[in-house]
Amino acid sequence: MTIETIAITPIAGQKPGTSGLRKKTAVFMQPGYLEAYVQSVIDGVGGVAGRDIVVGGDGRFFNDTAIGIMLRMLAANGAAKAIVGRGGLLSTPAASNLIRIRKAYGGFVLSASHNPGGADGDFGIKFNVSNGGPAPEGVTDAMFARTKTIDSYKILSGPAPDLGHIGVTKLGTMTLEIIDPVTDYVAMMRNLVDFDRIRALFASGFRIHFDAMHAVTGPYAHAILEGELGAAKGSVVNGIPLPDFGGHHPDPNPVYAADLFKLMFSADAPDMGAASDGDGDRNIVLGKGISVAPSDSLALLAANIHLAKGYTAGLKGVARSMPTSRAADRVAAKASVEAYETPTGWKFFGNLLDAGRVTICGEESAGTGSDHVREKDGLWAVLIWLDILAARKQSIGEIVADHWKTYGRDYYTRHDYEGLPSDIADQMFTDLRGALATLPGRSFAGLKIEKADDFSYHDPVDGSISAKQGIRIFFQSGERAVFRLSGTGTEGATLRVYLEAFEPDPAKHALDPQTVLAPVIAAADAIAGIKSRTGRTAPDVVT
Ligand code: VG1
Ligand code: CO
Repeated sequence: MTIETIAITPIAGQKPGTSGLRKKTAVFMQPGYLEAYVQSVIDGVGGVAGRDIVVGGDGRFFNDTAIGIMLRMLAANGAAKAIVGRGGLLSTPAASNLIRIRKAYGGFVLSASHNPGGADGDFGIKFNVSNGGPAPEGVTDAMFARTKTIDSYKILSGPAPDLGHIGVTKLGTMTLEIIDPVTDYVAMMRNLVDFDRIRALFASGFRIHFDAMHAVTGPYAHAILEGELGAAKGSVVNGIPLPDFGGHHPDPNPVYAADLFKLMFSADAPDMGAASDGDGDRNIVLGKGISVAPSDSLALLAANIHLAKGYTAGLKGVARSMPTSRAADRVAAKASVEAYETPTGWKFFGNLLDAGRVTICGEESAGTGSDHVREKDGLWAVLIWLDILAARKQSIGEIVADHWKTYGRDYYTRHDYEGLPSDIADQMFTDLRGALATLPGRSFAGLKIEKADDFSYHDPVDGSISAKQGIRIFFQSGERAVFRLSGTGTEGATLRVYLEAFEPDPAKHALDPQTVLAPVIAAADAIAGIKSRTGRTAPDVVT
């Protein structure tokens, strides 16, 4: 085996987005493309010579081939060791944990998360740094800059290494350690939640239905829920990771996880329903006849986290992404701890977690996590819910109703318009930004605007500033509308409109969010001209 240096031309416009670089699989499969990007990442993070790197992905089409190439590149770039999940599998939170416990320099996570997989689907690569979290903006900027100048990459000649067997071998001078992807994750969970108490809950007849969506969480959920905790066999469905996710979209929302939602609203609903996404970092939790809005789930976990085994010290603080509802802020206020508002994407939580300012973080997009890793963690959230349910001995519906009674309810919905022509979407934001100063005092669909801005985040730990993170409209009567463009899509532009209103009166807590929010939805449309500009009459996805 020899180290080869292969000439390439720079690749244009490969800017990592909300969560690494996502493109159509066919784009990544173009000769030299994956190599050019991976070499740009290696160079952008300061090289890997003498360093240990974790590698794994969600098992989607091209995962194994890409890992084979990347391992030969890591070896050629002088990495000391690569730690790889067997079969190339690692969930995003498991990879984050491994980087931390092995004190690795960082890790590559191959996933396009909730985007569909397959030859016609999407592929993605993100690099996580030594704290286990997504590379911060300064680092992704360096990677991006390198993509524009890169003219060669290094690769070890010879075949791709075997990923199928646990053990330690050599690839050139690099040590290649293939590990079981699940073992360390289970050990970590055992410290965070009370396995005995949850086992007793299942033994008492509690039923769960967990949909792994043929994505990476299947092996983790089988091992923990059915194996360690004794949930009935068959509690985990679609548990085998498949390259095309069984032809589905591994996004646990009411559209793509329709079977789960249908079951939980039927007469045979078990006590709890849950699902995760492609790479295992998202979660959705449902009770009998109720789906817990992710923003509410964050607030509920914050209010109850002290009941879970690993968190008896209580809450240090809470962080939420800006478009996430303000329900978590109410919990923080009552607990007299700090609440932080960050831009969308997990990378912004890393500094707050590292500095010990927050215990848990979350996003409206079905992501919650804590200081145990530096990523959101889907199965963790399900297990914390179980631990809380076991401690409180109430149903999910009762706990949610009780929470709203104490804190009030933040009615919330997100409307997504997918595959819009980029020029139309860009013009909408140019116009919105241009109009910001003129909006306060004006009324739209009967709602008067109090304040409007383009969210800019000042990181309280490192002082960095991230501007233009989304348009926020605050109405005088307390409602809020937020507009931003997705940074994870691969086709055209996706407009996300986030809408919320606060209702303190428990007598009004059982209403339908779309009905309650109708005036805010109408005002948002009037402000941005969504229908008139896009010709769309309704959003593609409502969550
Ligand atoms: C979306 C979500 C965001 C999440 C990101 C990555 O980003 O809105 O909250 O952090 O996906 O999620 P965007 O830019 O499309 O709105 V995933 O599960 O990678 O990992
Ligand atoms: Co994900």
